Amino acid sequence: FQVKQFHRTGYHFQPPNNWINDPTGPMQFNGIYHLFYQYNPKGAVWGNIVWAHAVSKDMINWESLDPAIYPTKPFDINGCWSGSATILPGKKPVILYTGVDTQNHQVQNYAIPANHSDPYLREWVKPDDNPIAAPGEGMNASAFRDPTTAWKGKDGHWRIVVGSKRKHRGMAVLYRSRDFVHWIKAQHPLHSSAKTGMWECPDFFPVSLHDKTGLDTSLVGANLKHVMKVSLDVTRFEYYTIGTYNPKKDRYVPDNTSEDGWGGLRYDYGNYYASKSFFDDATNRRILMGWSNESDTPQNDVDKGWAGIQTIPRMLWLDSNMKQLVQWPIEELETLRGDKVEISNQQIKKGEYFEVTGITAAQADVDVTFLLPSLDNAEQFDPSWVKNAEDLCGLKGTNVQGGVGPFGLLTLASKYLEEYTPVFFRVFKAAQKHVVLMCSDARSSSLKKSELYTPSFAGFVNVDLADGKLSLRSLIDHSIVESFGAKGKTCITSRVYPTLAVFNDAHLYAFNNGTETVTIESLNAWSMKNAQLK
Ligand code: DQQ
Repeated sequence: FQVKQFHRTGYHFQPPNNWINDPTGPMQFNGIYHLFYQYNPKGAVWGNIVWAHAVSKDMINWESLDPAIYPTKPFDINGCWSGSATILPGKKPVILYTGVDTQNHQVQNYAIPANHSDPYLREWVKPDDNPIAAPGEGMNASAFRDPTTAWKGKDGHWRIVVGSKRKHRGMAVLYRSRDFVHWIKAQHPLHSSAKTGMWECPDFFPVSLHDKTGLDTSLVGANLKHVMKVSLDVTRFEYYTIGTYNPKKDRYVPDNTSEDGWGGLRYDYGNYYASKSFFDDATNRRILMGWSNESDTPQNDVDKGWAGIQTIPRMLWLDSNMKQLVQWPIEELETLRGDKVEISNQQIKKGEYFEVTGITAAQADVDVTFLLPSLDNAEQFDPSWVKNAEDLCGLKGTNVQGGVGPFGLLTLASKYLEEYTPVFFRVFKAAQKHVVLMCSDARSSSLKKSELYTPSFAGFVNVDLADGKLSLRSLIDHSIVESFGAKGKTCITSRVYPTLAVFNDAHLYAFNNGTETVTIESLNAWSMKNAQLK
């Protein structure tokens, strides 16, 4: 008998109990998707880390298996930390992961399936010639981890990068190997950036210039750009750049279109970390998995018996402006859609809000397109705001009336709005063009606020408003709201813990607190069924 918990999710991946963090080594092999993830078999706080394992045919419904990799050897006895999978020619998957050895040094290891004909690849073997890379002289043995998926050069050599830092310079240390067992450190990192600190979970892959098709990690050529993503342990945020990989020099150079540092572009402006992508050659997509940490206190995590969930896998591609990526929940999620409500051509005037009824608002998928009024009466943008969307959202929340906006959704709302997590836009006038701010503001999400981390998460949306439309999709699941603005150009995930807006007492509203009327061109909302998590 298990008490039905308010904040457990219905369709996001989480194991029955205990702590989870980073997705590791996601891959598709012979039609089966594998999700490995950092897991503490002994409790709801970080520690005793193993690679837990789940398999799926659609990345939505999962079957949990026994942990695939756990401490057994001197080279990983103090922890089996993050890493990646690479599928070698001849359909041979290999996992590279960070082991914490007997001296508490971080080293890189490999593991291979014990039995390639087991469709679930349950058992993994760690050969005795591990580790394949150890921190050498002048390297920081506690900042050397998270090997990437390997890519193969035209010279037949495989390459990986491992996250590290030298003083405060974050870097992606490059290694090369001909046989995947003997790895040699290159003289120069593939890329590094001053004052960014430790680079956790680097990810490096090509994206097509022309369409949404995902590319094999080894692909190089004229029709693509590369992406470098890193997770910064100081802020617990990730940022990425788009750039060019020079395979001859083995150097990555970011385009100058966004900052290569703290203020850079993010996959997600909210509660999202240690993500990892992989190329799915069955569907030609690049898929992104990411971990969403709790914003609750460690004591509450222990009381609940669990902490951390995986976000819904997202498809990832290069925007047509070639300056940023776009993400969208994988279409397989739509198989969980149940009851549907539709609204069209509904105006929301200044200060109005209305309830979207007929769905389970605590577990829903909502997709809405707003038609904007003339932007003449939009508020003036102060250029100093450009650095910090989160502060701007804090300054101008839902209750501060604007011109065009704030308008959007009130998710996980209690009947009398004692609690709500608003996801909304605000449009400003600037010198050259308009500036669109998107917020997912957790400050009003829970009455037990004082214990919780409740930031006013926000990001700017680089969209030209020529067609007068702005769209928003939110995946609402009890304690998570994952939102995709302008068809996935800006994404924000919030973890929230309502006390009143739970189960059938949760409501969904659309609102407008701008002086100008906005119109819902269309709103489609679905109750979401539970995913099968066995
Ligand atoms: N989590 C792992 C590390 C990684 C960090 C340990 C990122 O390998 O750097 O659980 O969340």
